[in-house]
Amino acid sequence: PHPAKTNSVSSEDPEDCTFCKILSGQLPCTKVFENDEILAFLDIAPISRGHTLVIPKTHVSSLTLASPSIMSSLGSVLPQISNAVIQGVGAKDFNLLQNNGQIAGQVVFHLHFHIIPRFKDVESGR
Ligand code: DGP
Repeated sequence: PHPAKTNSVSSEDPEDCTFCKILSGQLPCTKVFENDEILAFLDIAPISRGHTLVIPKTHVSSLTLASPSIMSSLGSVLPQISNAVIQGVGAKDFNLLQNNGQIAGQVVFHLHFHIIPRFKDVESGR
């Protein structure tokens, strides 16, 4: 029920973390995929239709702090989630994007990968 509290490995406070609140059920989300280590859900401000975020259930603020175990969990599901997302929205191509730090555009300091489906006609992806 509170995986972020039991698994925290970061110095940043998971109590103030938007994605930890999603993980604990304090905030709603539209789930795309879930297993014991990983949650994927739709981005609240999508760049294109199907824009999905993939996060570890363990709170870690940045890629540089992620353990091999976290990266293994993410890596083992990213291909399958990406494939499901693009098939689900009828796209063939996508970007896999990951921001680290404020200057790089990171807004939520809980490690996440963006899966952004791309459409030939940009308008159709919105
Ligand atoms: P980044 O800039 O890489 O830190 O991306 C953060 C993303 O998180 C951004 O695309 C918007 C999304 N986001 C922020 N708050 C929420 C939320 O409460 N719910 C959902 N589903 N997405 C959120």
